[in-house]
Amino acid sequence: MIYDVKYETMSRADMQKLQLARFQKIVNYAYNNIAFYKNKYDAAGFKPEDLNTLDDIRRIPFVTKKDLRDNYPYGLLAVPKESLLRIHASSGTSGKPTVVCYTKNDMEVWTECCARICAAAGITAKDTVQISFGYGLFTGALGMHQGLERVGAAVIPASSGNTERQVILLKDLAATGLVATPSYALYIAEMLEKLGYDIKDFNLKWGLFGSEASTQEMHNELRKRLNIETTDNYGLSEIIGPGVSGECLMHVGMHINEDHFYPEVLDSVTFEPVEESTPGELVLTTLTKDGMPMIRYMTKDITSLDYSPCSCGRTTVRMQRVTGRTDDMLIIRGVNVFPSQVESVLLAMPEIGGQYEMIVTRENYLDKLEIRVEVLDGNLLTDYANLLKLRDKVKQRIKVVLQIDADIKLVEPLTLKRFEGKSKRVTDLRNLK
Ligand code: DLL
Repeated sequence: MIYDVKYETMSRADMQKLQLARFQKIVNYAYNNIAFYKNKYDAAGFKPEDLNTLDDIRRIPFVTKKDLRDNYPYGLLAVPKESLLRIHASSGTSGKPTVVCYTKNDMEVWTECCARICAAAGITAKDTVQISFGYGLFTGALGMHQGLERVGAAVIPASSGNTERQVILLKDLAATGLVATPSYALYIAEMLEKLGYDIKDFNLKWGLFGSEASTQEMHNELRKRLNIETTDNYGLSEIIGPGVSGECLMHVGMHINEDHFYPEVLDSVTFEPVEESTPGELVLTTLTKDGMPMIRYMTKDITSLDYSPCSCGRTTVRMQRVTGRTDDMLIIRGVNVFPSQVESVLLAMPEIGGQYEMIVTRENYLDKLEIRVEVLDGNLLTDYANLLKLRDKVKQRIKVVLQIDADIKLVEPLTLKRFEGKSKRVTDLRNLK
C-alpha cells in the first residue's frame, strides 16, 4: 500500500520544484538561526540567496560527524531547548555520543516517514509486529514503533536481548512481523531452530531489517530460515533515524522520502556528483526538520541512486543497498575490501553459517586476513579430509571476489559471537592510525 499517495507518487518535475523551494527555505532558516551555519557559509563565501536552482546546492559547504561532535550537545539547535519533544543519541566509537533533537514538527515528520516505509514493506493495520531493536537512545526502536502504530499495526516492544524470549514472544503472540538488524534476525532464527521450534508453527510474514549493511545473500538466508518476505530500510540518527528510505515489495532498491530528505551521491575523492546508478558517497539534506536541520550531511555510506519508475507506483528515487561505509573499507595488501563482499561469498555456501569474523593483522610488514566461519554440520569437524576440502573451497571463492588470500578458520556451529544490535564483523589489529 502507498501510504502517502501525494508525495510518494509525485511527478519528477513537481518533486524538484518542491525540493528547491524547501531547500531554499531550510538554508535561510539554518543561516538565520544557527551560528554554526552562518559562520560556515560566511567563511565559504556562500549566501542563501545564491541558491536559485538545485544545481546551486553544490556550492553549499558540507557538514560532517565531526561538526556534530564539536558542537556537542546543543550547538546545532535552531530552536530554544524548551521546544524540543525528544532527544536521541548515537553511541560513537570514540568519545562523546552524537546528540540529535526533535521538535513536535520533527516527530511528526519522523513518524510519517516511518509509516511510509512500514507500509511499503507490506505492513497494514492487521499486523502484529515485534520490535527487537534496543529501546533507548538508539533511534531504531522508537522510530519504527511510531511508524508501525501510525499504520495501525499492533506493536510488541520486545527490545533486544534475551533471544530465547524473543522466539517465545514471536510464537505465542503470533507476531506477523519482525523488526531487527539482519544479524540479530539471523541469531533469532538460529535460536528458534536450537530450541527445537518449527518455523511453520509461527505466523511470521514480514521482516523489516535495517540499521546495518546486509547483502542479498543475507536476505535470502533470512527469507528461507524465517519463511518471510524481507525488506531493507535505511536511516541515520543525524538525519532523523529510520525512515529515510525503505524497500517496497518489488525489491529494486529503497525509496527515499525525498520530499523530506534530499539525496546526492558524490565521488568520494572529487565530491562531484556521480552519474545515476554509479556508486558513491551519499550526502543528505533534511528539507523539513526545524529542530536540528542538517544541510549536505556526509553520511559516508556507499550507494547509488536510481530514478527509473518502480512498478509499485511510487516515483520517489531509490537508493541501492548500502555496500559499506567509506570508513568501513579495509585496505589489505593494497586491495580494497568490504565486509559485505565476504558476507556474499560465505552466505552463498550452504555448508557454512551466516555468522563470521574478520581479523586483520600485520606481520613483518605484511597484512594478513583471517576469516572465521562456522560449519553448519558439526560432524564435519571430525572428518579431516572433507574439512580441508571445504576450507579450500571457501578460500578459493574468497580469492576470486577479494583478489587476496585469506586464512580460513572453520569453527564449530554456534561458537562465534552473536549480536543483538548492529554486528561488528571486523577486528583490525594493525594499529594503522
Ligand atoms: O541505524 C537508524 C536506523 C535504525 C535505520 C533502524 C534503519 C533501521 P544510526 O545508529 O545513527 O542510525 O546508524 C546509522 O547505520 O550511516 C549506515 O552506515 C548504517 N545503516 C543504517 N541502515 C542501514 C541499511 C540507525 N539499511 C548508520 N543498510 C548509517 C546499510 C545501514 N547500512
